[in-house]
Amino acid sequence: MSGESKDPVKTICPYCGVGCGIQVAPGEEPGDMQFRPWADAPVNEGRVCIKGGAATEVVDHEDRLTEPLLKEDGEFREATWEEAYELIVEEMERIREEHGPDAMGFFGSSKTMNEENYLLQKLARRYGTNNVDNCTRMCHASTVWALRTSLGAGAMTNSMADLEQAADVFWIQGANPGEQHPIANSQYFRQAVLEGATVIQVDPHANKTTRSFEIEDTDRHMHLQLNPGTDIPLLNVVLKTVLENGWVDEEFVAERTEGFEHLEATLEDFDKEAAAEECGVPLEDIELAARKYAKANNAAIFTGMGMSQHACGVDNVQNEINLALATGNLGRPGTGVNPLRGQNNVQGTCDVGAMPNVLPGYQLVDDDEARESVEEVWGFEIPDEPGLTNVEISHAAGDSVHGLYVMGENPVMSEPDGNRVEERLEELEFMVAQDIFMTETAKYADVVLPATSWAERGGTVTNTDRRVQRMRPVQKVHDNTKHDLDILSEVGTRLFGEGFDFEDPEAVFEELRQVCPSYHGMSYDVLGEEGVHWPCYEPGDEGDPFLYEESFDTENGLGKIEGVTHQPPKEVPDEEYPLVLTTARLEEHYNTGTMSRRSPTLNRQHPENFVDVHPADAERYGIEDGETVRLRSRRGEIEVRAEVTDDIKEGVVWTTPHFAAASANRLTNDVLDERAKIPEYKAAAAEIDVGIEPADRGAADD
Ligand SMILES: Nc1nc2c(c(=O)[nH]1)N[C@H]1C(S)=C(S)[C@@H](COP(=O)(O)OP(=O)(O)OC[C@H]3O[C@@H](n4cnc5c(=O)[nH]c(N)nc54)[C@H](O)[C@@H]3O)O[C@H]1N2
Ligand SMILES: Nc1nc2c(c(=O)[nH]1)N[C@H]1C(S)=C(S)[C@@H](COP(=O)(O)OP(=O)(O)OC[C@H]3O[C@@H](n4cnc5c(=O)[nH]c(N)nc54)[C@H](O)[C@@H]3O)O[C@H]1N2
Ligand code: SF4
Ligand SMILES: [Mo]
Repeated sequence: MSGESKDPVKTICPYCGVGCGIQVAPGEEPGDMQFRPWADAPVNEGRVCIKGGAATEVVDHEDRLTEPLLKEDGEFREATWEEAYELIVEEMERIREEHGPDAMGFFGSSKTMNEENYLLQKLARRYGTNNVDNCTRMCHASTVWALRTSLGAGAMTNSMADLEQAADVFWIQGANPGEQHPIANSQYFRQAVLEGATVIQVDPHANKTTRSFEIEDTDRHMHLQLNPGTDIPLLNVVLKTVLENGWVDEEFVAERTEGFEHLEATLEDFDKEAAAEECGVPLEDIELAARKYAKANNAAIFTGMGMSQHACGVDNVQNEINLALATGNLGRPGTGVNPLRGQNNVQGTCDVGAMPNVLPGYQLVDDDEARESVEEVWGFEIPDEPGLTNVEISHAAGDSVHGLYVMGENPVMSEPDGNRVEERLEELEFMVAQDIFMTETAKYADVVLPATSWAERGGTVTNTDRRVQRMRPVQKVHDNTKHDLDILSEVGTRLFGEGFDFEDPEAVFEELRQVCPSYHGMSYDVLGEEGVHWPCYEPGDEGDPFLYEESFDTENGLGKIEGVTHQPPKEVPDEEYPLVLTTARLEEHYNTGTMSRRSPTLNRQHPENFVDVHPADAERYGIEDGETVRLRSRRGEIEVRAEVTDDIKEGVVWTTPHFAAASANRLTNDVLDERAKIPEYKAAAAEIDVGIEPADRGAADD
């Protein structure tokens, strides 16, 4: 489907949503590829973080899937593509006949291209179900919900370059750009800080963001080290301080917002002292932070997983929107509420409709007019009820869901309560896994399809500030692997005859832009090397560096303020499980580690999981730094090395989801935010056992 090149090829880093441009030089042997900087790449001007520089290491890894596999009597055997396709079609047809179309679930992949996710969601809808989702559900689903309903679009309100130039205060709550978006941090935000901007970090854990801005060593910056799950009370202290001191932007509130009275009423009897106590942060520190934010010329909020991954995730982000709207920090350069999107293509995967409630361009499936406009292009009827989300699909496996098609996701490790996910997947009648490696999830599949990797194929991806960029193929490594797009095209054509046969990714993009209004003005030629920001309704539209200058994209054009009150995590510490467990990431590893654990440069830094324990807790439990402990919750246990450090708050333990041998998700709680259905990865109750022999620690990671 796509040509190959001998010169270095300009493409996009396959890891995070910053969307850095890199070059890849083909080697003597296929797969012998090398990283080269791309000096004038639009986002990063040649700079990369440790992951971008090491990205080629996984392309030719010995563990790559190279042949289709079929499970027979519980064992995988190599098979031909023909056998694999026949079985997929036969089983998908059988499931629809026996149980109806909603008995299938489809997982799209934010590691794959826009064209591929577009085709996957079209396939699901042609099959007759809206049960299609992607990892955004576990990520920024709550942020997107709050932004979409209160401001208009589920994306960053401002762009990185705009923030660098104009913001005076960065309010970073539950995000760690120093490690998770390193080039955004070093290239954009750090520059602003060098020029005088102030950073206020709200996080229970000190990390490389704290250190990159030397937050602890200056009077200018602040780190509010709150207890996990107390973000609403903390922001309510900030908001009440703003109200008490007359720092509200009255004109902005009057002209551009609605609901301010509701916020006032919510805060009327709010007790700041008690709330600060609940947060575990001195009241005067929160008040000082409020002053710094409210008094800035332009203040920008960054919001990450520490806010979104709670059962109250939507309300967490709504409260950030409340703060920005009340102080008039929206619709101008250097302001806004900004989620730095996670995966390299999570923004695009959502844009193209790989979600149960929306079609391409966020058109609601239950909006008749929108649905009909897409049906006109597709030529078939689209189901009009929103489908199940990915965690709901896993939970329904064996009950209402009997078949699952997983393209490039690893739910056994990434979804909460992994032990339960494994039990549910066992109950499926049929499962396909399409990946570049044999993942912990693929082991449960009946058919495993070997996909080509990011460096072997072309397509487009959309980064965190809505820039759609082209990825270009370098060379194919294994003969019998196939591009995700070709696989979906073949499955779709065999199942439905027409609507899935495209000559190349560009042909798919041409159809995609017809049904996705914010991409309508783009084409491969127009994207060129610079890419184009959406919204791009007509050819020539350049997209906007910041949104909502004149009005919000809501029905009446007003931004929605709505006061919210504290909702403690669904599971709080008690006698049996007295610690708060929270989970987050490391710079050198990536999500479920399928790629980073196989990358020598990345894996060298942290070859195994660990748990951060505060010195006071270590003393109470009698834990020595470096000793192996058992960390357990009501759902499971893992054995990990304890790192005794005051980076973490007392009473809180902090670990990561990156390692198969001791995954955080053996422990996490699978309760969901009611509206956005995001799991509460960031707060559960846990206990530590000491006196564990290191030899017991469990098998090394594969
Ligand atoms: N190196 C690397 N980069 C990545 C990824 C990776 O795995 N590795 N993953 C990518 C993806 S998919 C995503 S979504 C992004 C995520 O990027 P971030 O949003 O930065 O994600 P996390 O590191 O999970 O969590 C951010 C912070 O939330 C804090 N936190 C925990 N609980 C709470 C709480 O209750 N309240 C508050 N205020 N903070 C809390 C954690 O201590 C952590 O510092 O990163 C992307 N980039
Ligand atoms: N405890 C805890 N759990 C979490 C989080 C947390 O903070 N704490 N964060 C959550 C978040 S934000 C996210 S985004 C999810 C991520 O959850 P997942 O998306 O399930 O995790 P990844 O490890 O990114 O999985 C991507 C998969 O795609 C495969 N892949 C890579 N390239 C390709 C390709 O070109 N084609 C195909 N077909 N496959 C490919 C990889 O090998 C890998 O198996 O995890 C969530 N889980
Ligand atoms: S910041 Fe993100 S996109 Fe840029 S090189 Fe690092 S991982 Fe890749
Ligand atoms: Mo994510």
